[in-house]
Amino acid sequence: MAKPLRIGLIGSKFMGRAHSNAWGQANRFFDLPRDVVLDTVAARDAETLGPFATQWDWEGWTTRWQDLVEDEAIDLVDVGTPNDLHAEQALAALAAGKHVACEKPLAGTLDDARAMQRAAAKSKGKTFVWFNYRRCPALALAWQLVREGRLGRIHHVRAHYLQSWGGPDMPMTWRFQKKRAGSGAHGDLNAHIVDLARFLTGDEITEVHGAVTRTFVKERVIEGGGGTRKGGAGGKSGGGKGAGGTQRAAGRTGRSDVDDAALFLASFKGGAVASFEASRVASGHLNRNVIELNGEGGSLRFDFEQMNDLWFHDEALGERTGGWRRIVATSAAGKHPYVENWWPDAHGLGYEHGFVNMAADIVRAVAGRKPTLPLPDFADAYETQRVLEAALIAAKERRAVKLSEVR
Ligand code: SOE
Repeated sequence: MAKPLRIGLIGSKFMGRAHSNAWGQANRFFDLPRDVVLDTVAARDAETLGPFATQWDWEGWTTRWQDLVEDEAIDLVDVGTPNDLHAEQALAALAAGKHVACEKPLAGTLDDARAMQRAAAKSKGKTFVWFNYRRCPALALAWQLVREGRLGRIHHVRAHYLQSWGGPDMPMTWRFQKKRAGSGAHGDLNAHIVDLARFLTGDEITEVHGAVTRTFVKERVIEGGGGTRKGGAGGKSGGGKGAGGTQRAAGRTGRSDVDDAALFLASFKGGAVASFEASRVASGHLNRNVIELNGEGGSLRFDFEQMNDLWFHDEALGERTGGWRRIVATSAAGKHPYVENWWPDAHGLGYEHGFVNMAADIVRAVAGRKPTLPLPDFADAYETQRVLEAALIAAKERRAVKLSEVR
């Protein structure tokens, strides 16, 4: 067995928990070429960090993320912090020769993303971006079916990622501040569906035809400012969970300067047309990450709120017996990617399994082995960031934007 892969994680909120679980579970459920060691976790709050490190079996903790970069024993730095910190932390880790895994989106701005992409191109460390939904078995199956030509030429990509935790009772967090997040629902949620659209089709977007962004909630209570809040899914900041009572927010407020919703139309190089919609205020939708592909040979549809199912329509079946079929992607006999590592047939997987599947593939890639599915590196994620930027320009300037304009 090769020497262990020692991980340093930056961040102890929502993604800190998701990534700690992923690194801790990978060797338990996958036969990997290296053992993962949770070496050190870094975050700002010393008071909560010690208990966090104990709870998630980290060997050590520090309030200086630079310690991870300077520690020669650490092989991979995992950046699970808000978007405005991604570049500084990833660039320092790459310069120190580390492998780097970074949360999505690659960065809050195209400039930061470009710097990360360029540094990665020159670094000896491998890079990864946590576009976790690729590794839902149902979406992994969709990727296989498209590659097998079961859809033929793709005509349509139709994707929306709708949440509803961002209403007026949600207080101010970094996610609603442009200087921290770069954008709102757009960079947070359209990032996922643009990645999935590119991943599933294997094609690239060449033009954004039009876009609109909207900020519905312009003022948000600053917590500790006497405000109250509603429980909700929350984002990386680990917002409240559960129903919680809803009381009208009151107290000191701050301006939200990012989109609560962002929609745009686009074309792919291969000719497909696409629509993308992201919202944090789509009442009734909780974590509705939906993508549908319509091709000459058939169609696929995935909805994360029923994440073990893939809907498939096969044109070859004809009108008499054709139509949408529900594939329950939980075959443990190797029919559906990753499932055989978890439970017997039909036991279903959840949100966290995509992260464990990805941690396992990262360990394989670092060891020079082939991951089950392609892994998004900084260069791949930069292409998604270019599309996001083109849409922001299209919305601001009310015009079509070719990707060739956005470098
Ligand atoms: C937003 O609330 C969020 O946490 C995203 O940031 C994640 O990427 C998504 O997986 C769930 O929702």
